[in-house]
Amino acid sequence: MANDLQATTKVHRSGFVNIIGNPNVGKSTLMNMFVGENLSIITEKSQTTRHRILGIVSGDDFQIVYSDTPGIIKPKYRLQSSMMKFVNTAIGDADVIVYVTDVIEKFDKNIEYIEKLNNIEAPIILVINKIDLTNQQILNNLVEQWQKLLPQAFIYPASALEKFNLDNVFSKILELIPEGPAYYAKDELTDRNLRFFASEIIREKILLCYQKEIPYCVEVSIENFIEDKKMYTIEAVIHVARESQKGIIIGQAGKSLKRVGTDARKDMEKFFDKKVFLKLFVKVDPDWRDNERQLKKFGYNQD
Ligand SMILES: Nc1nc2c(ncn2[C@@H]2O[C@H](COP(=O)(O)OP(=O)(O)OP(=O)(O)O)[C@@H](O)[C@H]2O)c(=O)[nH]1
Ligand SMILES: [Mg+2]
Repeated sequence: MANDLQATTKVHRSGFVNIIGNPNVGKSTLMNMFVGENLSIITEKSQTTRHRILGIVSGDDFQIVYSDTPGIIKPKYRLQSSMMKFVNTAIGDADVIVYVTDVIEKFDKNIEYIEKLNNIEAPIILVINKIDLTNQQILNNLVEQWQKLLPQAFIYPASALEKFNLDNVFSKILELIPEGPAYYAKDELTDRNLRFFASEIIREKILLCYQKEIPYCVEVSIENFIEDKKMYTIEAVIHVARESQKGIIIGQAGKSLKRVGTDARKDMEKFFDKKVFLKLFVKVDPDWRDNERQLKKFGYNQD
C-alpha cells in the first residue's frame, strides 16, 4: 500500500537541454556520449554539424531531450545563416543550456555570445571539455576566467572523449530540468529518420576524405531508400557547388568516390544493423549554399 502511494506521487521531470558552443569544441561527442549512440557525426574539422539533432534519454521518472547544434560562426553564406538560426532557436527554447568550451580555444572568443548568455533565464551548465589535453594549473586558471565571464553558470571541467566527469554533468542536468511530462515516447532516441542518418554518414566520409574547402561545398541527399527484410538499398546524390569540384569528388578513375562509398556503406551496415547496397551519384548544383530553394530541399529552413 505504501509502495503504491509512492509510485503515484513520484515526480516526473523533463526538459530540453540544448548543447551550444563554438565549432569543434566537442558538442556532438558530448551528446553522443549522453545518448549512448552515434547520432551526430564527429570529425576534427569545424562545422561538422549543420543541423539541430535531437537525442533523447528517458528513465522511469525523467526524459531529457538533448539538442546538438552547429558551432557558432559568423555566417558568410545562406547555408551558414540557416545553421545559426538552429543555434538561436535552441537558445530560445532551452530549459537548460549546456555551453561547451574546451581547453584549446581562447576563453573570450565570441564574447558577444557569452554576453547574450548572461541575459537569458535558462540555467547554464558550462562544460570545459578536453581536459585530457591540459594540466591542473591551466585548468584552474580557465575555471577562474569563466567564473568571471559567466558568473551564474555551473562549471564542469570534463572530457567527453574519455567520459570524464560526465556523470556529474548528468546529475546536474537532472536536478535542473523542471517537472513535466515526457515529450516523446520513452523508447524514442531521436527525431531523425533513417534517411537523415544515411546522408550524414556519407557527409562524414566526405569530411574525412577531402581537403580544404571541398567538404564545405558538399551536401548529400537521399533520393531512394528501399527497406527490404534483408537489406537497405540506398541511392544518394552528392551535390557540389561547381563543376571543378565534381572531378575532385570522383577522383582519378573514380577512386575517391569509391572510397567514400565503401567507407559509408560499412558504417551504415553497423549503424542500421542491416546489409546495405549504396549507390552514389555526383551532381553540380551551382552555388547551392546560397540558393533558398535548394537549402529548403536539404532541410535548412530560412523562415
Ligand atoms: N582530446 C579530446 N578530444 C575531444 C574531446 N571531445 C571531442 N574531441 C575531439 O574534438 C573534435 C571535434 O569534436 P565534435 O564533437 O565533432 O565537436 P563539435 O563541437 O560538435 O564540432 P562542430 O559540429 O564542428 O561545431 C573531434 O576530433 C573529437 O574527437 C575530448 O574530451 N578530448
Ligand atoms: Mg558537432
